[in-house]
Amino acid sequence: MRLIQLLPFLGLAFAAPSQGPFDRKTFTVAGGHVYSYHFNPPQGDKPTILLLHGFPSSLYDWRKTVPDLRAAGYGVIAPDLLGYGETSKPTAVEEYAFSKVSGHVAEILAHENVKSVIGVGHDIGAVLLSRFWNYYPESLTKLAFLAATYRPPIPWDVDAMNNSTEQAFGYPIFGYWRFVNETNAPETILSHHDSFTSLLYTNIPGMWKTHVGPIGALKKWLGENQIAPKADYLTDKEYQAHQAIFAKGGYTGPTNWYKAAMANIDSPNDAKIPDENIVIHKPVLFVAGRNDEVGRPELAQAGAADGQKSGMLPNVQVKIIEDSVHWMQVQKPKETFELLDSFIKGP
Ligand SMILES: *[C@@H]1O[C@H](CO)[C@@H](O)[C@H](O)[C@H]1NC(C)=O
Ligand SMILES: *[C@@H]1O[C@H](CO)[C@@H](O)[C@H](O)[C@H]1NC(C)=O
Ligand SMILES: CC(=O)N[C@H]1CO[C@H](CO)[C@@H](O)[C@@H]1O
Repeated sequence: MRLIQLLPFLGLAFAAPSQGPFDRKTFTVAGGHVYSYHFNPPQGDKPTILLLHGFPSSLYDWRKTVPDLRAAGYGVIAPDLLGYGETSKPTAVEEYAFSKVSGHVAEILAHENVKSVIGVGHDIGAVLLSRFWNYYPESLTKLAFLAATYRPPIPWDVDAMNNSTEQAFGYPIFGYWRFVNETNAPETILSHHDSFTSLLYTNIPGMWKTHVGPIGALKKWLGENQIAPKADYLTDKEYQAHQAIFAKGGYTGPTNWYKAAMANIDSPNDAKIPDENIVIHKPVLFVAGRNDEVGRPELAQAGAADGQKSGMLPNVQVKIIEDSVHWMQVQKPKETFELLDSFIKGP
């Protein structure tokens, strides 16, 4: 008990000096949630880039991207998304509806007087970017999806996704969704925190295939308190900073994103999205890490091919980053920046 009470303070002690090169601002959206986000304006008439992180990530994972984009003269808006980092962490799953969070992003842009952005979404942040397009298409001039693809507003069926990915790749990719959907998942993760983070950030091939994708695998891994070989692209200090952010904020908010998706709480709102807001006629980029066992490069290739064929993504391209796992912005910051930069400058 005493140790648990101390965790937030340990977290602060670790986190405060090393949480990255950000100019943080705060803004309270309608509904009362307080967002913490990085903002720097562009130089001259250069565009502003919106960075939406995934799970279990935070603004901190853009620590190498923000300075590169900024140095190139771009404006950058990068929030700690709802439930993460220094942003509000409501406990109700309903608050994490993608339609609602899209509205929060729109409010932040309006508050900064930014009319339109180039959107970059990573992991489940790519689902948010998808929905942001559906609800606020006038706010986006280009869209880049990292370690994930465009997700049109159709209901989630994780069982079907597991079945089809097992058929295609020999293992189901989304078994971990069932675990994070469990009521006690936040506590289980925190009480096996190194077990969890070492696995989620490892770059040892095969680990996710075995211990994240299959149903029950992640829960078993945590139950045995297994530790994966440390990611060689993270310094000890970076790893500790990441752990401190989540020791302080917990995993209730982060896992609520999945709970909201799996409960399909957005369906009534999504059903009202007009067809013309589902097609993305703006330039779209999919970026996949060659060794990502969740956001697999084949999924990006197939998603782009399908999108072209169906007419949903008439202007899509795919880029693969060699030797990269899921976290290309952390592991391969230079390659990630260069891909984004040429996409931003391109037609
Ligand atoms: C997935 O596969 C299992 C076993 O083959 C089957 O029972 C189940 O109905 C399938 N579920 C979906 C949603 O496709
Ligand atoms: C997610 O959890 C809820 C609440 O416990 C449950 O009703 C639902 O069936 C779960 N969804 C899936 C797809 O497992
Ligand atoms: C491949 C795989 O694990 N598929 C499972 C997806 O979820 C359904 C429902 O629990 C199972 O029946 C499948 O076996």
